[in-house]
Amino acid sequence: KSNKPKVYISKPVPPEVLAYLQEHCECRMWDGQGTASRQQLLAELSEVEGLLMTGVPINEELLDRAPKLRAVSTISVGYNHFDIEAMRARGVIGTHTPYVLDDTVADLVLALMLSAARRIPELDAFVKQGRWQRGQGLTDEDFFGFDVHHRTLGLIGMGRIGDAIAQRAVHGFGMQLLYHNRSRKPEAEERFQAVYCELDELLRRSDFVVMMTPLTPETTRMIRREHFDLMKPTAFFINASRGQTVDEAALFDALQSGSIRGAGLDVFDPEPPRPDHPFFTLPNVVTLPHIGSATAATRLDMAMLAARNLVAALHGEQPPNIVPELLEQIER
Ligand code: 8YV
Repeated sequence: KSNKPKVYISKPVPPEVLAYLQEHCECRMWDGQGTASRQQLLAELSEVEGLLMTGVPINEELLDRAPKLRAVSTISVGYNHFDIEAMRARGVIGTHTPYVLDDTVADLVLALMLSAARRIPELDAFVKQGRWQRGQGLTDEDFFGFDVHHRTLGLIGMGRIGDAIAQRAVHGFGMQLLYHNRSRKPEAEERFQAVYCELDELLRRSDFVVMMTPLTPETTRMIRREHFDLMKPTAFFINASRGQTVDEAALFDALQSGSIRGAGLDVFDPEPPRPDHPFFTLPNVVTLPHIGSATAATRLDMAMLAARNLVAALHGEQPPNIVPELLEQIER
């Protein structure tokens, strides 16, 4: 009988990650397509001590079906799907995957800014549908977009990913950087000549507003109609955090009415969005299927880091990436 801890893996992981886990744990692998459904997952947890997953709500319902669970490792930096109080009450460790995805997500945010400002999807379709060839859009103005370089970026959330975005925007595109954050970041102010702003001032002054906060009770629906009303009519709103940080109906109205110029969205509420989502009717919205960290190299790094976190937690070692709200649990 193996004395290796029993682990359930609820989504496909690269073979080298599975091989690593199998060296240290007795693994049960979800063998369907995509990730295990909620019901399938709940049916599999009664004996497991560790869970490797993304996005699955870790709440009382699940924890009550997993009496032996000691650690949950999410393959994501966001952990809003962790019910921290429920996990803390049961002494369950929660870990996540910071650092390894910062640059990949920041690249994608710049791609969204450029795509929205220069109308890349709209004009790509224009060429591919033969409209250019048929002589439509003869005047320059038909193709005009907006500059990104030297404009003002308003960053809501100056964490690890925010810092990587700032590097690109300030050092790469010569942008002026305003930021709003729970706490001041003097080091970032030094490195990027960044100016801390209260939210309303940031919204008034920015040409590009980028939402890059974690999803918490404080950031849920943080940006609403009254916030979009403060923005410039030439401004762009970019969201690569979580869809729940924004009032989507208010964003749609702001885009449709022209009170802001455009948007770039990598996240929605819920995901995937309804097929008849009103955003899809607007030419001035770039939409992506939550691909912020979706490169093969980064997703491998994330999965391997999550596996190492889980093995360390199950072997009683101090895993490096325990979510901060549960850290004191371990230090006790
Ligand atoms: C994950 C993300 O791939 O890391 C995060 O928080 O949003 C993405 O990198 C996504 O959460 C998977 O569901």
